[in-house]
Amino acid sequence: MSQDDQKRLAGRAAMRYVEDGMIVGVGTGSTVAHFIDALAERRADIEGAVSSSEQSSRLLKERGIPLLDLNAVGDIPLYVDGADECDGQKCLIKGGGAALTREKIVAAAARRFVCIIDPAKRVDVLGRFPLPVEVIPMARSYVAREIVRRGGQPVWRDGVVTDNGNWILDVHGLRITAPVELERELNQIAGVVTVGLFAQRRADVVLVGAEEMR
Ligand code: ABF
Repeated sequence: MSQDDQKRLAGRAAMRYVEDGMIVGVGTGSTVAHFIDALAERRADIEGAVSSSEQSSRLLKERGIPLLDLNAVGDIPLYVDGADECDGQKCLIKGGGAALTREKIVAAAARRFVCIIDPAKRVDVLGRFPLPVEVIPMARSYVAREIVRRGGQPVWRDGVVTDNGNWILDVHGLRITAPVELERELNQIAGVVTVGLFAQRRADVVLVGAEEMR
């Protein structure tokens, strides 16, 4: 089975958490694109979707799924999103697609976070995938120095501007054995907008697309 087939299985499996009349939080990425395809088949049954990125908003609109503003809907019952890495405690690295800030906001506002991944995303210890950190542009160099002091090797994702007008540092060389603490610590650095560690608000359910889910 190809990796894309595994992503499709995971995306479709998340539909079992979608209930009639629901407002659904929708993440970003290639696995989520499969979820959006499946959601479109039930668009008449749901109230609408809260999107985590311009990319997903486009897909949702193309498929006729009503887009809702998070400010207008309050807490949402369900958020479905992918990840770049997932450990055994359902802590995640996210942000490979540069949508981490809005993803973190929608995840925080959701009562249930269902994470959809292919098996390659599972790890024992987070950190092989470089940790994305969204920064205010003028703070890029300062934040990078602070991260180096903490043992990371930040690389500027040159040319990428987030949906919020900010920049991304990808931090290499981390072995993240205490994700909650690291997330808290990096969040304290002035100029950091969002850390791509989803540990304080981790996934509630992880669906791994694999053969046996068919
Ligand atoms: C997003 O989708 C991200 O935070 C992550 O970077 C990406 C997962 O990748 P994919 O589903 O495309 O493999 O939610």
